[in-house]
Amino acid sequence: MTQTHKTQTPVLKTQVAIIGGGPSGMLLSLLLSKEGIDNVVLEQRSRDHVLARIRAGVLEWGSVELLRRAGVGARMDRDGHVHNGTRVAWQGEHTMLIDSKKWTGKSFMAYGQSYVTEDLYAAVSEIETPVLHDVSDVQLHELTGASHVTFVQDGVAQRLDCDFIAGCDGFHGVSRQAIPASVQKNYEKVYPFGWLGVLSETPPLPDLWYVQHERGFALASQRSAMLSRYYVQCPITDRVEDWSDERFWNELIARFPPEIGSAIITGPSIEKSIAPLRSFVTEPMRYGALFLCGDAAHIVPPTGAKGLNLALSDVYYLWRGLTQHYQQGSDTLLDRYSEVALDRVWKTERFSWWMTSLLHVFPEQSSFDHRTQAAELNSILASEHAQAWLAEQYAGFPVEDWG
Ligand code: FAS
Ligand code: PHB
Repeated sequence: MTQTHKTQTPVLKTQVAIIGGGPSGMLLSLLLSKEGIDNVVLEQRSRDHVLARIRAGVLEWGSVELLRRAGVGARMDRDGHVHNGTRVAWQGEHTMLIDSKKWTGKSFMAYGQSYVTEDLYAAVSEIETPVLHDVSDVQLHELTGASHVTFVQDGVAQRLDCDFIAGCDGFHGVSRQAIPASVQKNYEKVYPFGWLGVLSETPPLPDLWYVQHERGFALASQRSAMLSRYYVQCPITDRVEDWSDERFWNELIARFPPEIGSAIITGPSIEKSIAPLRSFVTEPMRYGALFLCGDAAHIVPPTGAKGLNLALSDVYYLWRGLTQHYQQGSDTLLDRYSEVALDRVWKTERFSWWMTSLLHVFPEQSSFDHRTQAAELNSILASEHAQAWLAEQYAGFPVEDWG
């Protein structure tokens, strides 16, 4: 990043301006920096605020390998928990193992998103790539011409000239809004319930559990040997204050088959939050010099454990395209970015919608609907083909030219 001196607005210049310092933006910054591609990250919140977010917990094996390639796999490999499959329970009595390793040859890793983001921040700060925090009024300009970004930091209006802009600023960011409505098409489904999530310093169940029950969905996950992450489906109108720890634990355990629920070790919550569920995709994921990555382009309900993983595969596609541009002078990969990324996005959107429809109770749901949900789970239990297909999707759709 070079600074030219102008009277009012300092003008900075870089090759790639990255808007958003979450996992998408920080992994892209690290990968580009390792290729010698100049970039600057603009993040609206403080570093502490970004690192304090409690979100995803499951990494597809492709994400694990990508983070290792980026040089941030050491703590993940030390502290993460490798799983060969995930378990499903329904109607308070039936259970099955979806054996990803058996059907796909791939495991998955339980390792919290907050740890991934911490590891990325540590690595980026070591190579001194500029990450500007607490920026405001970020605006994108001339996406089909002399592309640049303006923003304010410490009260000073600044301009950042760049060849490309990576919109890694999440669902509520500004990048997606910079694409003309005449070009953009949005697809959305909002679910009539939310997930109440609890973090507790208790030993987790050994496996991940997805639970369908007439009282509602539940999920058992983990962050470490002494840190558990649990969720229960709740009305979208509920507030965290409506849920005491006692009410949460009783409801969670009531949704599991007794022999599993009785093994859940309860304790005081150290974090409690309610997340809304939606499916969302914007097309295209590229407009001129702007490339959208991660939640800026798509949102999935967390039932399939895909939000973070999709973000990381977008980053892989954009990293390989920008590297080809700068190192080989070719734009064939950048020109295909939106098409290739959206292919994986839509397959993953469908899987995440299907898992959500299969495992949750919908307000207008009839008893017939509830019985057919159970029948679908019974039919998966009875078919190795169906289990293999579920395992393939949970393990993660193929990433083009991965490896
Ligand atoms: P992020 O939203 O993580 O990061 C975007 C960054 O851009 C933020 O730091 C933001 O401050 C910044 N930004 C926004 N606007 C800006 C602007 N105008 N200027 C500069 N910076 C700006 N996924 C799962 O797989 N499993 C889960 O259980 C799960 N739970 C979730 C719970 C919640 C409450 C949320 C919101 C998401 C959850 N997700 C889950 C999805 C989540 O993990 C995302 O997929 C992941 O954070 C995507 O990363 P990014 O694309 O980097 O977006
Ligand atoms: C989590 O650990 O937070 C988690 C795990 C699996 C999911 C969603 C969230 O599907």
